[in-house]
Amino acid sequence: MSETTSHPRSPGFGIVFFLLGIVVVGGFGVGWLPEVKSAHGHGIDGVIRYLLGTTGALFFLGCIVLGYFVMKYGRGEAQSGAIVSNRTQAIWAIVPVLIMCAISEVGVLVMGLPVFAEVYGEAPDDAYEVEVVGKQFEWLVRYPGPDGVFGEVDHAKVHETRNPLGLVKSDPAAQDDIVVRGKVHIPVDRMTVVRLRALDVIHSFTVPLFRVKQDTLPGYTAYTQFTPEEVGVFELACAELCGLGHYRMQGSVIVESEESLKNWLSEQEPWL
Ligand SMILES: [Cu+2]
Repeated sequence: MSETTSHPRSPGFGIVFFLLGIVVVGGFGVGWLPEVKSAHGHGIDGVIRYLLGTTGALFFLGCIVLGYFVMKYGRGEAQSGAIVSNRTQAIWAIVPVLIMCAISEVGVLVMGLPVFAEVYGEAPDDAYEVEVVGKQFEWLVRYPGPDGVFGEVDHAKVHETRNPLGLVKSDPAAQDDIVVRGKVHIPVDRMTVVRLRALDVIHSFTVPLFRVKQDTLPGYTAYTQFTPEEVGVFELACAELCGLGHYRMQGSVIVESEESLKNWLSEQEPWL
């Protein structure tokens, strides 16, 4: 005599995940993201919201379908053998994959590429250039000085206090270079191009409110660019665990008007 196996109806887990999903997706939708203060940042937030919205909607749909089948078939006799044809199974497997591909491709191609072009595309000729160098555990900032040219550096000449970037004295372009610790002064409403280098290990130049995050590694010059939309002081952090002092590898990005930037630069002494 066969015995009917009985399972209790317990959609508890499903409900918990469902509510968690609403909190996460809804939270990002209404404002868990920090404020945006750069031109391309709105596009990045758009991609995040789009992906959360679409995958969140699919997640809810999946929960509802799953819940429905659990409630309907969770109790009763166990079935053996295929319930539906192979063709039906194949369709149910392939169609969701195609939908997911379409969703992600729209995210990448339609929404992501224009933002990518802003961050990694050709910078306009009037872009403001500054160099930021990561070292354990601080950011060194170099301004090219009145000649607008970054002078030569030589790693063998690096000295912690006397010459932190290893500026080459014999190069005229290096003689007017300004080196400052932890303070990146840039103009508002004009694109800034940051030349990124590292002296020791991998660091990551991160300004959360600008939606900027770019790794920088020794022996290589990386670039990142952004256009600040508002005057103010913004947190600069290192987003790559770079050693015991990683937590204190902070700095600030000071966004100011062209005039006050010019004034500040004129008050700085060349390092050499
Ligand atoms: Cu670091």
